[in-house]
Amino acid sequence: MPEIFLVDGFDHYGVTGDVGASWTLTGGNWTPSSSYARPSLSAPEEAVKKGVVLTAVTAAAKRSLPGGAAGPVIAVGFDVKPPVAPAGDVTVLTLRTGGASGTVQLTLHRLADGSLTLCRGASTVLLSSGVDALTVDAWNRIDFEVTLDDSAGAAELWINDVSVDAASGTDTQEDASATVDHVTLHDIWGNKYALVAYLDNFYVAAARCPSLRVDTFLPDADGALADFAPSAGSDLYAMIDDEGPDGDTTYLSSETVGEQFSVTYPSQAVGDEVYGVQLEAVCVNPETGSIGVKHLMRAASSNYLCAAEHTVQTAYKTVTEVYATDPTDASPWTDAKVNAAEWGLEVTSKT
Ligand SMILES: [Ca+2]
Ligand SMILES: [Ca+2]
Ligand SMILES: [Ca+2]
Repeated sequence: MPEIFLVDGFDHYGVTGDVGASWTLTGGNWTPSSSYARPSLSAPEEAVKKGVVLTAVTAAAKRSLPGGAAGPVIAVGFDVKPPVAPAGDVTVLTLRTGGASGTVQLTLHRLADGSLTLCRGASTVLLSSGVDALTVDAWNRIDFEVTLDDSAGAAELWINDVSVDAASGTDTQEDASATVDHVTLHDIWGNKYALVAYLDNFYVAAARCPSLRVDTFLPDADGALADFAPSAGSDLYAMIDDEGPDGDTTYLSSETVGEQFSVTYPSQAVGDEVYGVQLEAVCVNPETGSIGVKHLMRAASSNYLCAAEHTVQTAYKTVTEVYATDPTDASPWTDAKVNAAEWGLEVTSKT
């Protein structure tokens, strides 16, 4: 099972600002909407369903991988619905190492002839799909997988799960480090030319994940841990089940180290292979001083605290943890394990 480094189904965003809590947006807007969602690839239908559209020239969305540097094998995939072929070279996606200003390791372009090219660095072409690779005004699936290496590198590109180009025994590594830690989604598919395109089911992983679908679930009941205070009423989960975070309207709060909460999520239907679980919480620290939180998962009355502590920012930001495997035994996830777990946060530091 490939290790998942980041997913985004874009389902849990209400407005552009919510996208901006998870991604750093520059130069334009990302609009989330059910109108932009890819119809379900397979049952079960996810509970909440949205995609995003970029609506401005030179817009970009940037995000670091939550777990830090990954490699030497890196794979990316997503669904996209482009309205027409671009009128020129459009940079679609950039993978960097060293953060937002780091070395460009790989770049995906869409050219005026409708071909996709995957490049080492910004422009050394490794792979090319051939012309008119995508079906215009329809959903297309794009995946690529690269083994970063200065001489023995490999790369492959798939469109709608069909391999369209591959290379091996070549230099696929631009930086001295065979890693990627940051992704930029650019003015996708031709907003440079005042067009729009829809995007859904995005992932970064340690290998290609065919037909990966991002299902989004919102809390549906309280769990066993209930130290955090609801802003109204007595149900904790009801403060954080918004389809699009509602900021200071309904929330959970705590500033006491050691306090925890856990909530449950709707059970997903059994039958799908589960690549991983990504837990996201939108947090703010309105006080002076610093507060740190860690994600937790609870199974069979035991709590499993993640190693990484996240500093809560003074504006609403998403803190993200990816559980590539079940923390109880480091084994792959199953539907039953995911359905049985509780998920939450613990306040782990205050200064
Ligand atoms: Ca979606
Ligand atoms: Ca190299
Ligand atoms: Ca809320």
